[in-house]
Amino acid sequence: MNERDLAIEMYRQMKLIRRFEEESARAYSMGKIGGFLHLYIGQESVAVGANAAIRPDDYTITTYRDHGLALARGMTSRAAMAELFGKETGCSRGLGGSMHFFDAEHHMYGGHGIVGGHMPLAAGMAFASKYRGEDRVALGFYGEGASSIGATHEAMSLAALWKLPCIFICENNEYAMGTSLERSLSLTDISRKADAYGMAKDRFVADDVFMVRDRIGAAVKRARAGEGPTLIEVRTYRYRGHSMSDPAKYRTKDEVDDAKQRDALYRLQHQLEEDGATAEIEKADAAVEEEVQDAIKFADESADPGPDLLAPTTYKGEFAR
Ligand SMILES: Cc1ncc(C[n+]2csc(CCOP(=O)(O)OP(=O)(O)O)c2C)c(N)n1
Repeated sequence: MNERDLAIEMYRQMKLIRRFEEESARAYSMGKIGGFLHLYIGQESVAVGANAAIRPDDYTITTYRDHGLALARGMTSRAAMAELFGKETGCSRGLGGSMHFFDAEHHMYGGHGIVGGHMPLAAGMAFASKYRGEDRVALGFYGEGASSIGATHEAMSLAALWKLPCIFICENNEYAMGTSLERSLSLTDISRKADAYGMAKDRFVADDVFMVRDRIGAAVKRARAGEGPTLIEVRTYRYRGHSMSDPAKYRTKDEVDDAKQRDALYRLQHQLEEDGATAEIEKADAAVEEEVQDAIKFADESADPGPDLLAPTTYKGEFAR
């Protein structure tokens, strides 16, 4: 794919994530979605840029803020929306919900609710790749709140020691629930934690999706060449509260508006318009709208998981689709 086509495709993916989540927020307020719903709005360029830096067979794993990565990796909007609605046609058969998206076909291994708990799994997948002599890399996404969690450091320690093809991607969106970076970390340049393990590091703002692709791409290249892991701190921002129940009173409207000025989605849109791609943008927007509306209809019309799912998914491990 040439760079212009890729730009339009990345625009489409970012727009899909945003519209998917705006509509899921609406569905949540209508009572169609239960439990937690953590929105990724504002952070789309991280998942989309990262996905453009890797191959379809590479491993990816993330936190409970997982819709964006799942859609960027190729999960269908239908499977994603149906999971939010708790329907049997969802990616986890409606039993996981928002925090537990999973798509083995597209190598998106969750969706994990325990902060930092999934980072050893990222290192483990990188270990599996190296042990089997594959050249696949593992991307482990985590929030800056997880940079103080022991499991994150255990994963980094072994990944560096064994030179595993693992990229630790810290999505620094400034807040862990309502706690700002400055209130929880003595060292706010999170990338410097790589120094403790003799690991390569990088740090940048995610307002340009091509830059996200290129900077993560450089780490991927090193990892595939057997040069070991990298810790990348990506500076980003979430526009919505931590979850749907958070009115986000711990920050000012000006702060949020300021972050929106650097919005990667609109930045790419303006760039494409300047390059004369207005028709392609309109086409992508229409396709996204159709896809999201179709996903809602599909989720609405799908059946709830039946009691027949209980035994096989609880006792026999027959979970994978
Ligand atoms: C081990 C653990 N401790 C506490 C929580 C409660 N909790 C859920 S989300 C969250 C904040 C995490 O923030 P961050 O890692 O920065 O990710 P973000 O939500 O910003 O994407 C906390 C403390 C949890 N889920 N797991």
